[in-house]
Amino acid sequence: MLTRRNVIRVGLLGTLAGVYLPQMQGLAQTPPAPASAPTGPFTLPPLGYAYDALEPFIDSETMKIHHDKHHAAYVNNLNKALAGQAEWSAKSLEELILALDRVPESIRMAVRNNSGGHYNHSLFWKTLAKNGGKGPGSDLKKALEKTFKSFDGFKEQLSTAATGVFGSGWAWLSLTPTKELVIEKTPNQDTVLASGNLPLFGIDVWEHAYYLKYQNRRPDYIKAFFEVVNWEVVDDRYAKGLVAPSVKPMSAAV
Ligand code: MN3
Repeated sequence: MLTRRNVIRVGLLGTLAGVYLPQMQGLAQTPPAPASAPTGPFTLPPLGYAYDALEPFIDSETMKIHHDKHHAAYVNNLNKALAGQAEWSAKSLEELILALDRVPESIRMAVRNNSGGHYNHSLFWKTLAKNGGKGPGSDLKKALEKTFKSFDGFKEQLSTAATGVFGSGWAWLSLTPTKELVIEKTPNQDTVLASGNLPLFGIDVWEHAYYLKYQNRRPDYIKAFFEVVNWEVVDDRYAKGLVAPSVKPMSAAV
């Protein structure tokens, strides 16, 4: 026979179960994120300098979020896309990018976006430096003057290209297979490597690269960007690119 006390107890338990059980079941069904995220084959390279190294041209908070969150997400999502794909997981980043057309269609777009994001950003950090902006060495300077009339002419053309990227993307100084310097744009995280060119350096014009400090003023960010170009690294890439055999996208080779 139900006493009044028992009725209250049952009623209370029922209410508690009604409130807490769905939440507890929800918690139990949520997999722990770190354990389920693949840890390889790719890893986030360290920035290589302090977050505030490029102040006041590129602010510390932007560098931290850009590297630790945005670049990290490309690496994590690339690893996720490659999970269970032994053949493709064994490839280098460059090999993956050059063979995108042969990557299984179910993961091709994820691999394209995230391998590009990882490749473009890994290069981006290396080509920036505190006290940059001193200008290219004599070999690259001569080549830029020959191709674009003057160094200022080159800066103007690259700036115009970067300003004109519609939406998110990049503007690049690249070396073609015939060793000519060209300015080009890529949408999203597409790479110039995929079309057979060697990127010497690029300007990231995704809003995440400048919005905290420059908001909608992309041209101001581009102007500031030229103050932190690591020309030593760009010079070195140019010198090595001149003697390196050209890369060929695998799809173009067959
Ligand atoms: Mn970016």
